[in-house]
Amino acid sequence: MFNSLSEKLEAAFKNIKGQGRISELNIATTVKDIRRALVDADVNYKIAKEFTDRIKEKALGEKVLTAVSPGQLMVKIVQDELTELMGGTASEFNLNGNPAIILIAGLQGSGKTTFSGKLANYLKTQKGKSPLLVAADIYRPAAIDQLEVLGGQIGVDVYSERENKNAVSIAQNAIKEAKAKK
Ligand SMILES: Nc1nc2c(ncn2[C@@H]2O[C@H](COP(=O)(O)OP(=O)(O)OP(=O)(O)O)[C@@H](O)[C@H]2O)c(=O)[nH]1
Ligand SMILES: [Mg+2]
Repeated sequence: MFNSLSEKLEAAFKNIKGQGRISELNIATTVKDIRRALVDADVNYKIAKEFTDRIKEKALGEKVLTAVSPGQLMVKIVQDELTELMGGTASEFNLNGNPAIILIAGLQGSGKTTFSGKLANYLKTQKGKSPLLVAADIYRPAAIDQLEVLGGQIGVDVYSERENKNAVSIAQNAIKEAKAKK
C-alpha cells in the first residue's frame, strides 16, 4: 500500500518538477493527483480533501510560483503535512514485559483482525519476536477461524478457547500460554 502511495506521489511531483513554469493551474493538478493517490491508499476522502486543501493553501501562500525551485518546495510542503498527518512525532511500540501485551480494540469491521495479522507479521519478521495471536472476540462465530487463517498465512501461533465465553479469562490463559511457550 505504501509502495504504491509513494510511486503515485513521485509521479505527481515528477510532473510538476518537469514543468518549465509553475502556475496555479499545475499546482491544482498536482494537488488533485496527490488527493487521488491518498484515496487510492485508503485514506478517508474527507481527510484526503482537507489534507490537499491545506497543501494548496500553503503552496499558493508560500510564493511557490516565484520560488527558485518550485518542485522542491512542493515536495517539502507535502512532506511536512504528511508528517503532521501521521501525528508529528514517531512513537515506538512498548515491547517491554514478559510477555509484552498488545490489546487491539475497535469498532466492528474496522480492521482489527487484519491489523493484528499485519502487526504480528511485522513483529516476527522485522523485530525478531515470536508473537502469539489471541482470539478474544467471543461474539462473532467466525472470528476465531479468521484469525487462525491469518496466523497460518504468516506462521504465527493463534491461541483460542472456543467454548470459553469470558474474554478476560481467555486473555489471562493466553498470557500463561505465551510465558510457557516463550
Ligand atoms: N481497504 C482496506 N480494507 C481493509 C483494511 N483492513 C481490513 N480491511 C477489510 O475490512 C474488512 C473487515 O476487516 P477485519 O480485519 O475483519 O475487521 P475487524 O475489526 O476484525 O472486524 P470484526 O471482527 O467483524 O469487528 C475485511 O474485509 C478486511 O479485508 C485496510 O487497511 N484497507
Ligand atoms: Mg475481527
